[in-house]
Amino acid sequence: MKLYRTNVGCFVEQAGVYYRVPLTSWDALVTHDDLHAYLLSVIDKSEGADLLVSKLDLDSAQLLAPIGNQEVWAAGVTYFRSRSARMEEAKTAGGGDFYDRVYSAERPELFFKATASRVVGHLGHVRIRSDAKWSVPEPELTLLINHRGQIIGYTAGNDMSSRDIEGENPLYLPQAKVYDGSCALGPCVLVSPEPLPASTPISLEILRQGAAVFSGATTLAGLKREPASLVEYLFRDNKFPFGAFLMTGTGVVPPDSFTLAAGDRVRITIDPIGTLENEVVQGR
Ligand code: DO4
Ligand code: MG
Repeated sequence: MKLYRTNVGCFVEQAGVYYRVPLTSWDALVTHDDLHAYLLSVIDKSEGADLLVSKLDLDSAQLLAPIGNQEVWAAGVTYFRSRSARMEEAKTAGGGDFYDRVYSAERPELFFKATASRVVGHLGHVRIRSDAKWSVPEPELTLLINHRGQIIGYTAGNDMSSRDIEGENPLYLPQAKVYDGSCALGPCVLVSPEPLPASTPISLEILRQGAAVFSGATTLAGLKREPASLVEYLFRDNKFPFGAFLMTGTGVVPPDSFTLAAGDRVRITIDPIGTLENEVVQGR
């Protein structure tokens, strides 16, 4: 089931059929005792009833980022490709070794990424920092976790990153990662109690003036850590009364010669979720 948040309320879609969700507060949905069962009951009750809507209703609404009072956190260096990229960008600063060590350490790298005000939804504008010279999108499967620490859904995420700032000194990571428009989530949340299969593909395409300047893909099989283990570390000694999002790390990194430019379009596709597309801007 796909759950969409829009300017006229929430919608759920199953097998191409769309229903209006009576509970309109996003936080109330995320903190529901059993969101999956609740949405199934919405679908059940609306057979031939007034909650059934046409796809046109959703198309004419404005999609919003699927977030309320949830914090967004992120895991780093969870794919071998990210380990290599981080070691390369940090080598002159002497920071390369840290990334190698965290890749195989028991404790994962987890960092704070964003609050809702810094997050954009599908077709919103992601930003390059005004003081960054080397920026990339990071396509990441993103977990939606309720306040009890249960994974209740999945969305596509873009962990926008300033590689020059991150590479200059690992202690600059928060500045490389956390700023307005640094995170995109969407287009919907796939609500499922089942883990996604290892074969789940995650792909990234970057378009410049309509032409592809980069495309790459990975699968969840390359993710070194179990999502449940990342969640366990995040919730250790940490309460999230409204639940949280956890980005699981990138396995797709454009070549070191590549940097994003204003006007680029970033497309992140995770098959059972859909495509998250955003235009890149720099400055205000
Ligand atoms: O260690 C820096 C962050 C890495 C990251 O964001 C990723 O691997 O996705
Ligand atoms: Mg990342």
